[in-house]
Amino acid sequence: MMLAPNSKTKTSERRITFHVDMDSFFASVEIRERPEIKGMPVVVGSDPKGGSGRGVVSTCSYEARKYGIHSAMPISQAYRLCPGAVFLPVNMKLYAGVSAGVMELLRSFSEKFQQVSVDEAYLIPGPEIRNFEEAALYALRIKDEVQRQQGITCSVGVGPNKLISKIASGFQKPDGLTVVRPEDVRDFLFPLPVSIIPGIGEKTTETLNEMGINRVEELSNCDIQLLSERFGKMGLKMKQLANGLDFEEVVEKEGVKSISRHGTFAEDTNDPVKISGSLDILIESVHGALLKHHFLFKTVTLTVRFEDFSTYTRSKTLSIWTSDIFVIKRTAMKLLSEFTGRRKFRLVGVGVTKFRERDEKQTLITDFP
Ligand code: TTP
Ligand code: MG
Repeated sequence: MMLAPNSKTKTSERRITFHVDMDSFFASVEIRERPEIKGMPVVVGSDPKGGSGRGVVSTCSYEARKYGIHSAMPISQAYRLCPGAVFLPVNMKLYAGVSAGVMELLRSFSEKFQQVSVDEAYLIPGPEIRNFEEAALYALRIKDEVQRQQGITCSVGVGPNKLISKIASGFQKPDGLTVVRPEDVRDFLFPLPVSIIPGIGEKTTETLNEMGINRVEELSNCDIQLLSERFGKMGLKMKQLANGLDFEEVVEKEGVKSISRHGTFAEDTNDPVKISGSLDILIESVHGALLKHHFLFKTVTLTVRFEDFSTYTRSKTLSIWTSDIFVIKRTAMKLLSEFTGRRKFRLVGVGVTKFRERDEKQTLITDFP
């Protein structure tokens, strides 16, 4: 039996939330591509010209951060701080490819998934993760698979909501894992500076500090009247967040880049009938979403996870745009044939990408070839 596809699960039942953020993302990808610079201070930025350029730092490796270099700093300043660093230009195409691979992998670990930037995402796992102990092990699996498949490290935060998981993922960077149970939220949050709360930027921090509010605990206790006078509606929100409360849902922005469905088997299996039957159900669901959005696709992606959690994705890009369910089925089955055998499957997933809006002419061509 398959679990229900991710879109059909009730939202309020489980709230163990993961936030995953790649470590020094652009720099890590560059280092992966050139192992000889591993361990050196690496600075990625626009127009670096070996440190003499006029651009700014996009990011830098943790070794470079020890010299005080950080994102948005002029390259020239970074050079003054560490002339011996390796300066590299931004290769967005390369990072976008790695990002897409990472996100597809993370999605396969999720029942609900929300990418929030090129290198970070929230995810809520399926019901097999029943408590925070299991969540911690699951987070280690995710970290291992990101490393194995993409050759870079990430940091994971696990908490009872998005706010806590986001702060937790940044807590022990790089290559960190921080799990905050509901009963530990206050102990975790209260000693931290108010600027740790997403949305509290430099200006608000300054104002709060002037009011004598430096730590989250002070904000959590602050008179709501006072906060509302100073910050309007934001005042209440800030107090809520300072108390560790966040009711924002993890919501997939479906249809923007890809539509995919994954399902975990109730019991690991190598039965080809069960596997292809499950894949069929997932494909029906993907196809339904595709029609709803009036999209045509060009690429079909299959994800397979074995019982030891090793995860593989395979994609095939077609020569035509289509919305044909049989094309998805044929392609997915072909991709699946590489994996069927003695090893037991834990999960299977299918997705389509490379979208184009469907117009009438294309509909005729693609639906009745
Ligand atoms: P971040 O996740 O903010 O930073 P990071 O991944 O480099 O480092 P950390 O380990 O602290 O997470 O941003 C992700 C990527 O976005 C980053 O690698 C480069 C890019 N970026 C910019 O181009 N300019 C910026 O000012 C920032 C903050 C990020
Ligand atoms: Mg990052």
